[in-house]
Amino acid sequence: MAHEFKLHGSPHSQFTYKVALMLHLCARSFDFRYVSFQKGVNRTPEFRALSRWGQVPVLEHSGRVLCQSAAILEYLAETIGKFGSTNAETRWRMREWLYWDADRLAPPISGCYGVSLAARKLLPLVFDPAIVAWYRQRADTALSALDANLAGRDFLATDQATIADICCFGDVAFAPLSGIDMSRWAHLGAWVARMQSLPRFKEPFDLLRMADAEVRAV
Ligand SMILES: N[C@@H](CCC(=O)N[C@@H](CS)C(=O)NCC(=O)O)C(=O)O
Repeated sequence: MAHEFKLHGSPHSQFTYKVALMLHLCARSFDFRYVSFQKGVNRTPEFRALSRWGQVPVLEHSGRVLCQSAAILEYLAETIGKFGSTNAETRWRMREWLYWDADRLAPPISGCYGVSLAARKLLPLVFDPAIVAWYRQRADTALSALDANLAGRDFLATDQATIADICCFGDVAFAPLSGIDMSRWAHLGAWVARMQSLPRFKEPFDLLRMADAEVRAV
């Protein structure tokens, strides 16, 4: 039976994980369609018809096709009524984090993870060491900023978890998978533990398993 939500993406994509985590935390089941970059599925006309930028994730729901993980998180918070806020001040704070994440946190971690995938021969790319150092330095700077902002507070935008936390967490979860030593940031570590204790929480590859990535209903 088809589920209400259909998520197109990859288990290796931190952006796909953000949307999958939100749906799972909200106890919404979804069909998962694996978009294999190795097989060039992201370049097929069928996929390009769904994703104008040829990127994952894409979420289909109620006849709508949505892309950009942060925009999808906002859509889900509004549609499902969880991890958002009815308070305008809190929504502005959440949005600050969504934009900061897209600008400063997600890109260098995505770069670092790409380097680790290439090292494991899962991506046919060779990185210049100067580029690798640049990704690492930018990731360290962003993670340090996140750590500093989490001093004395439990969550990013308000006193409970919101899509701001889910968005940033999706990237932070891929930092140790990229070989980044997370023990340097105590406040960040405590926040990671709080996120991991949310009811129904799952780590990236427990939520979206490669083994059954081809067609899967969660
Ligand atoms: N800003 C986008 C980034 C999505 C993104 O970069 N996805 C990667 C996979 S992790 C992708 O589809 N890359 C293929 C491409 O950019 O051509 C979002 O938040 O959804």
